[in-house]
Amino acid sequence: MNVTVKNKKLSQWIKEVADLCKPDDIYVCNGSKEEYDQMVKTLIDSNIAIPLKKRPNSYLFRSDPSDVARVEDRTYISTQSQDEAGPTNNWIDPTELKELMKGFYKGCMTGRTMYVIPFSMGPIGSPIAKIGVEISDSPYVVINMHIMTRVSDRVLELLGTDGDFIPCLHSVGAPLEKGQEDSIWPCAPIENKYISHFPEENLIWSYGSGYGGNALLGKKCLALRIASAMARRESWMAEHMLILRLTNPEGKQYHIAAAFPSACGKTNLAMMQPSLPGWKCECVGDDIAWMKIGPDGRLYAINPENGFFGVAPGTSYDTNPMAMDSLKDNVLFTNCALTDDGDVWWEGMDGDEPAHAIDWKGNDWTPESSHDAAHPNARFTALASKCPVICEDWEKPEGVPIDIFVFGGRRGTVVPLVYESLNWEHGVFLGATAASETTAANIGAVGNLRRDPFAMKPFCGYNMGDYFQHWLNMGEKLGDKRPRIFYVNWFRRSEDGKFLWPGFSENSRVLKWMCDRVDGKAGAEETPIGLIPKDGELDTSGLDISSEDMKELLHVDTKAWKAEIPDIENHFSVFGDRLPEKLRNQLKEFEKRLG
Ligand code: SAT
Ligand code: MN
Repeated sequence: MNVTVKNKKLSQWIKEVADLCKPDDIYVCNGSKEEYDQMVKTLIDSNIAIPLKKRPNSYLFRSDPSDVARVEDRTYISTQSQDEAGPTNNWIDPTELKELMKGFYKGCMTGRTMYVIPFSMGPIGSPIAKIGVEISDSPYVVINMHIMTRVSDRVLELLGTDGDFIPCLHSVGAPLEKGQEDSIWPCAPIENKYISHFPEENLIWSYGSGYGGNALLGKKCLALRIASAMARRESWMAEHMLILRLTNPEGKQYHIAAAFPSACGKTNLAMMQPSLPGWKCECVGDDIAWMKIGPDGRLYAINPENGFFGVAPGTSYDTNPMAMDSLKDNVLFTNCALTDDGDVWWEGMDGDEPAHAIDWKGNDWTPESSHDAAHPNARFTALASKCPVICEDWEKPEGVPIDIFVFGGRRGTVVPLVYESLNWEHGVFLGATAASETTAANIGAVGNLRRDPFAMKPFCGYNMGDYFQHWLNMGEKLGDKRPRIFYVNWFRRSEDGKFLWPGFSENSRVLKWMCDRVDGKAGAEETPIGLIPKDGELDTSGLDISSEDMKELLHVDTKAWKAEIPDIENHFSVFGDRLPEKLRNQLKEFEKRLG
């Protein structure tokens, strides 16, 4: 081991893990640039990292074709009682799961180095931040953690001898025999992968995968699943939300936190540049928000992450110029295609397709090939500080005050462009019933309706019925300082299948209406589903859109909404008596309003 660890809990844990996993060596990370460069060099020398000529300090990685995304089927919330994990989570009894996983961990790091990665989620020392330590046998994980979290020896200093942290144990699950050659992307077969959370003891055990949220344990595992359970106990919120700052032409700031299921353009909205003259938008975070009530009673949000782990395919100067500009240097790419001139490429990037490339599996690819060059879940890992529109206050320890919550999904029909909730409880009802049509990025048939409450279905670390109650409780604590709640749908289509709303930069018009609502400047019409912009209240100046299309975009089709009721009832029924009475009543009142 390269340093002496002073923290008692940590040194004890390192010893326990080393005794179980039997690594050849132990290295405690300090988060320095030298450390990063050294790890990258080792990865280049073993042909795992491919340097990109076109982008300084940027590297391409190719995963094993069996290890390309989060594995929700293999993800567990392991609480004493199954009821605590609730109907939306996989569950195994903690004693049983630990026994089983210890069997896998036994000797699993033989032939490898065990890295100890001290990290902070949130600015180091922020009152909202949390300290984690990941133990991993993957150098790829170490360098990704360097970007996605704040890895630093200052974290160890902050821990002192007795400070507490969240232990996150990770192994790719591929021990090496003496003389055995390592593979480019070691991992275990799918049936041996386990992404386990023990929220009652703030503990994460992950085995068998090296990809994204399965392995970078600060993100979905700590910052959402474990943090959501802590947040309930400690009366704060850990949400799957982007955070942005909007500034109007008079210089007034508004902070918006928004939750969307995957494939609804969350990263695009987080970095959106308003088409409306004089309005400014800055990004605070693109995926996760931690929020606490501040001394003034308002809700303050921080982005606990340090980087973006974004989906590459579909990202272009057209769809997200600010993301593209964040990717010029110091980026890690995974499962993108490699062009002949030493750049990355993916489907949906600007310009012509390359005439030849190496696909994500390492094979020749041409436009005539029958498969995609980049994997649909190919990713970039980029520093948030590289984003040209990162908000100057994005690392403010106390966070930014949230004015507006937005929920949404992808719906070709029924759901209008925007509406406001009637009140907080109704807003919680909107979050709890949020739904989206499945796309090629989801499992299941394309076009199916999937309920994904608060976009948290795969990320809630406890019973989702109790999570709904927590939202109601937070509303009571916030009183008249509650953010306003809106629901949006950028994806409504005309009868002939065309998108009715241009989206992207033009979404600023919808956000402007929300800000004007907060200021009491914009009118709204009460409908059975909520408050819709009054005729002419949504700013369409300079936008080429017909009044018929606008009408259709804001139309509330009572009959179509009535037809949704059985699906909502069905969705609510799985929570049994854990469904808050207030949400049951919301559904009843909604039915009544529909007539
Ligand atoms: O792989 S991650 O969980 O980090 C990203 C995602 O699937 O949303
Ligand atoms: Mn996400």
